[in-house]
Formats: sequence, C-alpha cells, structure tokens
Amino acid sequence: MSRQITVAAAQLGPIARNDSRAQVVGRLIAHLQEAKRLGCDLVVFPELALTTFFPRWFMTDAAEIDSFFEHRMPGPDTQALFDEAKRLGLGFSLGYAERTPEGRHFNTSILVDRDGTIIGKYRKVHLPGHREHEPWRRFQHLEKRYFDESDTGFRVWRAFGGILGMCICNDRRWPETYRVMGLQGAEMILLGYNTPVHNPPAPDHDALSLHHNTLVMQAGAYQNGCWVVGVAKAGNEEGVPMIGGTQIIAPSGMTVAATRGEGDELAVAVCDLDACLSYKSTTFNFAAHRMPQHYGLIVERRGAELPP
Ligand code: ING
Repeated sequence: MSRQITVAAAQLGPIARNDSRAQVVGRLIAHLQEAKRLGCDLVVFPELALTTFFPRWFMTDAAEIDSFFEHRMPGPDTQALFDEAKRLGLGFSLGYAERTPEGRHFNTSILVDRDGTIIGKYRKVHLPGHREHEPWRRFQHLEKRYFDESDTGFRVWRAFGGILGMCICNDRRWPETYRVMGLQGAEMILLGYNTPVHNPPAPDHDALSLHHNTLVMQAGAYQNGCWVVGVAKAGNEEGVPMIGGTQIIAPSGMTVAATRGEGDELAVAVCDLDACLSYKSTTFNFAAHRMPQHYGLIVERRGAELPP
C-alpha cells in the first residue's frame, strides 16, 4: 500500500517592487493550472510569494512597509487564488508577509486544503540578517527589523493522507528545524525561500550558495526520514540575483525532481509517504536510538561556550 501525493514545487522568477498583487496572483494561478494538468494534488509556493523580497531595502515609512503585508488571508487580492485552487481540487502552501489585526508582523506560510480551508499556519522562527541600516552592504537583509519573532514554533498537521510540516527559508539551514518536526512524525516538510546569491557578511560563500541550499535540505530529509520540498523565488529581482535550486527530496536524501532555470517553473514528483518508513523504522528510529540525555546543550545554550 502506498500513500502517494503528487507534488508541484512551484518556483517563481523575480517579482518586481511595483508588480501588483493581481499580476502575481495571476502567475500563481497559472502554476495551479499547470500543476492540475500534470496530475498534482499539492502545490508548494515560495517564501513571500506575493511581493518582491522587500527586506532588501531600508525603509522607515510605515505605510510603505505596510504595503508589502497582507491584512487578511484570503483577502481581496488572494481570494481568486483560493477560489481557483478549490475549483481545481488542489491543496497549496503559500508564503507571505502577514500583518495581524493586532498589528504584529510575521514572515508566514499557510497550508491550504483542497476545499480552500486553511489547515495550518507557520510563522518563521529563524529570522536572518539584521535590524538596523547597514549601508556597507550592497543590499540589506532586514528581516529582524520587519518581522516579529515566531509565536507558532514548528508544528505538523495531518493532511493529504500524511503528516506535513512547514518552515521558511533560513529555517532550512538549522538541523533543529527538521528534528523538531521529525519528533512530531513529519513525513513531508514544505518550505519556500528567497536566497540572494551574494551574502554580504560572507562573500566567499557565494560560489557555494546552491551547494549549501541542497546540502541542508538533503540532510534534513535523510536525518528525519521525510520528504522535503524546497521552492525558490529565483532570478534577478530588483537588481539582486537570487538562487534557484528548487527541488523535491526523498527520505533517502536524494533529489528526485528539480527546476532547470530561474523563472516560473514547476518541478513535479509522485511522493510516496510510505517511503519514510524504511528510514524512520531503522537508521532513524528515534525511540530506539536517540540519546536525549546527552543533547542538553542544544536547548540550554544559544551561542557556543568554549572550554577554558
Ligand atoms: N534568506 C537567506 C537564507 O537563509 C541567507 C538568508 C542567505 C543566509 C545566504 C545565509 C546565507 O536562505 C532568507 N530569506 O532567509
């Protein structure tokens, strides 16, 4: 017996600062329609999939900053996306900038069922970059300025016949992300990212940006016996080249589908959730092999403390 989900990793090319929500939603709907044609059940969109990656700019005008956030989901600009997904019988995950009714701001991802119901919401835990304007940088990375810290943590949901989790972008670089969801039985982790090729504090890493992207997601998949779907917003966005590298990774750690370019492109795979079992029941049988009594420092310490 196999529990199969056919998944579309729905990569987006650049979104311009002045692209309207309607223009972007039109691109997302085109992805839904192509995914349906290819027999998909679930479509995974990138992080901040409704706007350009605005944390690249230092802004002080509250109205300008707020223009990048959604006050309601679905809202007037996104209802068409929910309606088309429901009409096609497709589930999807979507990354966007969330402004809550109380005025809090999050880098958010939602999981939406085939009937348009929002099953789950995740708010980004690992906010990279910095809080203040750092003019020495070719471009800013002000996620610590524009987004509040997560109040959801890492959760999973029973959906599409399995146990699904979500994370966002920088989260994928931290092994704790996958393990916390692995300890909740995650069989598939959906994540989107907006990753500049150039990392101002570490330019010598730039040539390895695609390698690091694949490395961390393949490791997370294998070490937790789960599928990982990583989806880029890619290409040269407002003068900042962003990596592609969208891919679907099996519990074996092998990439089974990947995009070729840096534009709007689907990578599709038939994902058998039962493929998780041979890893979760042997090599990564957590209950049989983990030794949490020796892992205390992982939770007790934030930064490393060196020996005397
Ligand atoms: N972007 C980047 C990411 O983690 C980054 C930030 C780039 C970190 C390069 C390290 C190296 O993929 C987001 N949005 O988190």
